Amino acid sequence: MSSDSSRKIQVPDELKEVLLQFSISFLVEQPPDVIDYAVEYFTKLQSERPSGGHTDISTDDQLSVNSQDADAEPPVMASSRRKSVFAEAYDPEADDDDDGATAVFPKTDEQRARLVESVKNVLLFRSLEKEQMNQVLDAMFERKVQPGDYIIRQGDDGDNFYVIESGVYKVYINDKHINTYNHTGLFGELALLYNMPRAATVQAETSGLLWAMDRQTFRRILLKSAFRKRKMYEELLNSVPMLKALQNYERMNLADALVSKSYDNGERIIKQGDAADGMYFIEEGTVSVRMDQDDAEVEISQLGKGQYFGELALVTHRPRAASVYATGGVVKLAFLDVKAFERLLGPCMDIMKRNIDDYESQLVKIFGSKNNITDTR
Ligand code: 1OR
Ligand code: 1OR
Repeated sequence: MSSDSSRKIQVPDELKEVLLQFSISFLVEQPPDVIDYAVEYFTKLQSERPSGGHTDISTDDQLSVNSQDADAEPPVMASSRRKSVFAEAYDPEADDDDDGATAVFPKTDEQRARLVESVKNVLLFRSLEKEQMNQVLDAMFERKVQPGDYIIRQGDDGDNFYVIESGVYKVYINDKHINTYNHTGLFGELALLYNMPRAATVQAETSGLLWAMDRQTFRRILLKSAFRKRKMYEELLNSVPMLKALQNYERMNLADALVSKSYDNGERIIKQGDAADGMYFIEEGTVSVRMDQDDAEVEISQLGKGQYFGELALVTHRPRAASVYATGGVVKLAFLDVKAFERLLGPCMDIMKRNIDDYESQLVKIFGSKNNITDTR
């Protein structure tokens, strides 16, 4: 054996770190081409590093970030961002991480009541059958946290998934603050869903209480339904121009929140003057938007696949400005309730408001006057 082949190759820490960050970015963004993405990623990294110095990956933000909580608006990987929301390469149907047994953690009535309350708004649980929901509740266990505790560290393997009962949690990517959870929400699902390293670090800011679920249970009960749902809405969410304002991660959360509804030809979906409970995206078919005018209804617009309606009343906090009917056969819609709308569509608000300004000018054209559809904005 030559001395060369027995010499130990040192892998520099910087190389390990750069490749890890690249892999995480790639897995979160899910671009279609790894080489194109790598060129763009490393070119950006190079252009951003301080002149003369070498890569300081601990303070760089290679991922696109958009959060009211972030201290500053970091750069965005523009062209790589929109390609695919969800992991294409990974097929959970073919993945059998199932050892059959689901853990059961006994709980007092009081504990169970608190848990049920905490998971009420967990979107990932929405598509579960009752039996599966009970398994989920059995399998969750309480974890108390203290201020400063690290719950998840970026780059680690995924162990648990967490639902928040209380506490404030800050999320960091490469030491940059990108998100905050305030006493509600869930985190830690990405690594378990997509079988990838933790995309971010999560640290408790205050003391608090979490409900945890281990990886096996998560994958056995939740993986397939959650994955299917995200996949099902991928095409729709990619086809709505307004949603380009969202990050991939935000579009995934939106997919979790949508509920499918279908309407027969002629059926009324929204009634003018009613209070609003949510908005709709059109998956299939067309709808007719009609306004009351002198005891009759006048069609003011037709909308089709990839378009949305019912947002106006949510933005203006007024009654429905028009009625909407299914036309030309069965219409398939994805419904987003008002709570999820307020939580998830903040980044699209400016675009929606601009489109609403268009309604106003159309209104003047069609009826010759403003009908006060938007004046509380
Ligand atoms: P995980 O298993 O990867 C870290 O562990 C968790 O942080 C992650 O699951 C999510 O639950 C949570 N991007 C990625 N992960 C995020 C983000 C996020 N926010 C919270 N987590 N954002 C996009 C940044 C490019 C923030 C969007 C506002
Ligand atoms: P909503 O929550 O008020 C009815 O419920 C929905 O019809 C409304 O949200 C919009 O999403 C949708 N003016 C007002 N609402 C409209 C219009 C519209 N078009 C679609 N909707 N105009 C048509 C512009 C081409 C202007 C009025 C003539």
